[in-house]
Amino acid sequence: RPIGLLDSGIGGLTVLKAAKHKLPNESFVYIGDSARNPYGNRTKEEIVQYTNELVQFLLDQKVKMIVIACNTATALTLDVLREKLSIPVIGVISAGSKEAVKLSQTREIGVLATQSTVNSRFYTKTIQDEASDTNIRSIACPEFVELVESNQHSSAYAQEVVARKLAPLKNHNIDTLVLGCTHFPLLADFIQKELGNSVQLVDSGALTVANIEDTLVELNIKTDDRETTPFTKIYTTGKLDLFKEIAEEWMESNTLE
Ligand code: DGN
Repeated sequence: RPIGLLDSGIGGLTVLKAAKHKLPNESFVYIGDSARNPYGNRTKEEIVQYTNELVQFLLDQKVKMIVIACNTATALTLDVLREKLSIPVIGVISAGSKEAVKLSQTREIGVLATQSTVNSRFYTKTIQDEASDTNIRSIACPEFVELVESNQHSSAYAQEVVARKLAPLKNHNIDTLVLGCTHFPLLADFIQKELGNSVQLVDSGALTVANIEDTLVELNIKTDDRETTPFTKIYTTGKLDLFKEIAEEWMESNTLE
């Protein structure tokens, strides 16, 4: 049975890509809700309802595990979904928080995320649970999500937006920056360039793959290479052409339906 991933749009593909790489024998079904993106400025009720609909779609595909490959949805629905579903549910926030604490020497950690994720204080709580002496500087960057969903993330305009949004971080002694939205790794080069190599970027989504693997092993539901030919199916609720263009470029594959 496949592993199901969901996101508000294209961003969760950054998690899918890392998962496919690390778990080549597993099959995956991905659903991106680009028609209703962005989730970042929506109400909690809307995010919960939309996420539930995506979860139902994945359950209908008979997935064995659900990965909420969206920080916003993780912040607002992880606990409830874990209680409600009988299959494992994995979010994308804890892995990045732990890694950031491990890496930071200055104890000043930056977090870039959507407005909802910042408002939820989920990163602040998870990071401070690990190390209470840490200062966290969160910046809501809804503009970044739009740049990615509209396939403008490699443009000179994107670079300008990144520079403007990150300017406030430069007044602090940050040495570690969490990409707390699964769309943001597509802007990682610009972000790194802007902050310089003294700041380490943490890709929360990609790090989550270790948690997926641990859960598969723990529950003994890891697929081995003799079982079936692995497949990947990617679905979007939005415009197929645009999604396909961005997805194929990112995944370097032709697995779209
Ligand atoms: N990719 C989503 C996240 O990780 O929070 C959010 C994008 C959005 O819908 N604003």
